[in-house]
Amino acid sequence: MNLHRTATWTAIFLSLFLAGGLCLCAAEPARPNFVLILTDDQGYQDVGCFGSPNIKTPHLDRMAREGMRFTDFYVGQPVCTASRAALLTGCYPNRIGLLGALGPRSKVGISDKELTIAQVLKTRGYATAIFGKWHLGDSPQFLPTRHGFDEYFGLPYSNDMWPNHPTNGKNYPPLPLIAGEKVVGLMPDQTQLTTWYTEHAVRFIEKNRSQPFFLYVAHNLPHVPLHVSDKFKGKSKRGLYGDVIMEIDWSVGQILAALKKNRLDEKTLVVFTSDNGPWLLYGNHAGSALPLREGKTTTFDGGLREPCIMRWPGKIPAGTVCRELAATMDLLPTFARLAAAEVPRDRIIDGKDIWPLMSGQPGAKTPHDAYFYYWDRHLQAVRSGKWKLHLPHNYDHPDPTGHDGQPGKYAKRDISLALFDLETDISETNNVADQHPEIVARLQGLAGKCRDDLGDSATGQQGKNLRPPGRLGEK
Ligand SMILES: [Ca+2]
Repeated sequence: MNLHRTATWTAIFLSLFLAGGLCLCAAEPARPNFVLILTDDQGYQDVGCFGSPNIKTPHLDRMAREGMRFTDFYVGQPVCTASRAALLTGCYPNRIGLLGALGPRSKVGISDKELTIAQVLKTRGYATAIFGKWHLGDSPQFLPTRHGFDEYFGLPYSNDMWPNHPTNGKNYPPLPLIAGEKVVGLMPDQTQLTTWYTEHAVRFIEKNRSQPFFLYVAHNLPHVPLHVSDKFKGKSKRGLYGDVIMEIDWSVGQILAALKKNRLDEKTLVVFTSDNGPWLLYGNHAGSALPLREGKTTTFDGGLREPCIMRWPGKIPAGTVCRELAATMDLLPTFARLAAAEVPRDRIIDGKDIWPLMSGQPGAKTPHDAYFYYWDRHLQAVRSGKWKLHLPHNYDHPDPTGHDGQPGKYAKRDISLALFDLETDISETNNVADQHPEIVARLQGLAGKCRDDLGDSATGQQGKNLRPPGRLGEK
């Protein structure tokens, strides 16, 4: 009798457990880990598989063979803070009031009201960390630990914002190295930055191997001043800049090896990209965006179009190339979808879910009808499909370029209304506006709608849907 009862209860328990287990599986999709590797001022061409003639990047090339390479991948603006703001919030930087490159003791920073990728993933129980450059405000209220990250180790802004700056040193305090919210060093040895960030990343992966995590590795390099450890000094055929990229590539290899060692390969999406194009003002200490035109600070594609590689074995088809337009601001909604987290619905999020592109769905198209190129508050260009229209604007062209860590000088140049077919003219050299007045008119219409929404300093128009940045001392 007892035995029978026990068996019955065991059967009931087992069936409940199994049913519960099955329900759990259906309602609870796998929460993949996310590793986001962002470099600083790396050019479109500065990766082997993006055509570098003289820098070897075997680990990034392998990542591309095992995943997908994106040829038309854009950042929010061609400068550090604005670009990172878009990446982490899924919004045009103008929308959330974060522009340019914030200096030390900035009175503005990321608003407490914005939600970062880390905060969105926190709702699903992710462990989160950033190792590297933050650049969304250096006061405690703006630091990563107040915006969704459990752990932080790195520099709060650019590595050239220090007394050793080649032309502007007297305006900068000693460069702080921060752990959590504490300054743990001043004027750190920059030759060790890439190694330190990598060691932190590997330890974080090992520590969190049994739970979902979001790891954001935000290298300070190859932003000037260039520094490399002895491991890679003199190793490339492209001087110090090439050595720095080789060390970053080594770091990618260490992270991929840590994932493999901890059996996380098939549970982890890894994304690699850069925050903006090369800082051509620095000559041989800058990268290359070829075949794209110009670089950082301009709205030519050399400023905003970046090398991008995504890898997730078994989910992202290996060895593939995506030529559809996608952007860093798409990562927030895409990660949210994959983690079954809510994308914020009480505000405009500009990014779109690009999983159909990443997963290689046949015929998948970009979710963006148009992409807008701002420099600060100035709307300078719009892309729709293969067409890019520059509205008349001026821009900084380095002439002459600098050398060995010294900046050159900018000369102002102008571009008039110009339409480029990016499919046949990736370098934006052949203005076909006269041949396609209807396309010019359509893109001007898109620009007009954008001005209503986000504003434009060129016309003095105020955007209707702007949100203020965080301000020091305000909640
Ligand atoms: Ca940058």
